Amino acid sequence: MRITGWRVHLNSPGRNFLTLELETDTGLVGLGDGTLNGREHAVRAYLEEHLLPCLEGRDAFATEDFWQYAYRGAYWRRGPVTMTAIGAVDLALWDLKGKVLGVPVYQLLGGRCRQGVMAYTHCHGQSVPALIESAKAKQAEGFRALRLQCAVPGLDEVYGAPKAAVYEPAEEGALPKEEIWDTAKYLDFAPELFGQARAALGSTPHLLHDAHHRLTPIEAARLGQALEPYRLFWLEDAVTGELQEAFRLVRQHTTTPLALGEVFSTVFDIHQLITNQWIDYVRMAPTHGGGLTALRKIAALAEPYHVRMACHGPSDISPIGLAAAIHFGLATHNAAIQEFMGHPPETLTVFKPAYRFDNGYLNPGEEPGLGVAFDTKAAAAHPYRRAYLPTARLEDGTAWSW
Ligand code: KDG
Ligand code: MG
Repeated sequence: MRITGWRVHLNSPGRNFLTLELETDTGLVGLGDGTLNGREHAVRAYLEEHLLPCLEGRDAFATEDFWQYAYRGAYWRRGPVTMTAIGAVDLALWDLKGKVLGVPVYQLLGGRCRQGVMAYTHCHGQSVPALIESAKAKQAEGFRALRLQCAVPGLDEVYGAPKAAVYEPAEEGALPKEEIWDTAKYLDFAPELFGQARAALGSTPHLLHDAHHRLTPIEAARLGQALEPYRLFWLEDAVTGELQEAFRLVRQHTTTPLALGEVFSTVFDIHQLITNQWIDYVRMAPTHGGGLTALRKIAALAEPYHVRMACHGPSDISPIGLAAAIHFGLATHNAAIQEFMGHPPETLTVFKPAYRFDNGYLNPGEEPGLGVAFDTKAAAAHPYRRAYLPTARLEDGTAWSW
């Protein structure tokens, strides 16, 4: 099976997605997700101008050789744009391999390790009672694991607790929105929030929380300690991950499990965190981490260290990328949980996934390949619209991490 051509689609069915179609001499087309929220054109240019022209005539079965060629051959290595572009092609190649062999991708990755991949979903509210109501509604849908994000008293809008009913951080507009952040207000409020939530929801559901890179290591240590009585499944992105050894300090002070890595691109962003056992969960997704080829190796590195995989899966990863994560989660022994927000109805008029959520678990379905159909005509009806993720500043105007 040889690669004969490609098409890159940048569309906005509900939000922006970058989708790769890889054509072969068999007539089969492989699908990849290259969506990098707010930086879609950078990945599109990388694919169209740099990576795809090198693929004409190559063996589409040679996933490992493609990956090594694309990574080593770039000279300018790593980074989210490069690795998302490599990931898009890698996913399309795995999709093709499954399609031509007539098996779902999870069978190529080692087969089923579990009955389904436990999913966690997003719950948010402008107040603790509203958040608890949202959590109960998600429990009623079958979710056993709930990410709780709440507005912080005294702050206008914070990550994960939008004023709008729907979570979509990338706003269309000329310039990125600026949110005002105050760590002291957040640190005072977060334990109170989880105290009330645990009391209202009981001991059964797994509770998760995303601090979204806003704390210093000692602040994260304090938060982790304060949350210990509420038994979180994890505290995510407590500190930005650029400095891996920052997590040594957090780890020394708290038994709250730590998750990190949704913005990471390669194993070199995370290897010290894994081998020092400074974190418990790796949040990298196939879409942004260089595809399934790369993620399998990260999982293999993490396994003996008791670190588990938990792929990023917000609505800004397309159903193709999400399907890849679900196949991976089903077939990877040290995969723990999968983020699952679902996608808006408009998105699902363009992407038709075979994966299903049922009673708390995700299954990728038995379609050959990744199991997602992409309707190019329906996609073309939704042209790309520039959108930015927000930025953050402290109350005194200091630029901060969003
Ligand atoms: O594009 C940014 C979002 O994907 C991110 O803010 C979502 O942190 C996130 C999460 O855990 O889903
Ligand atoms: Mg996150």
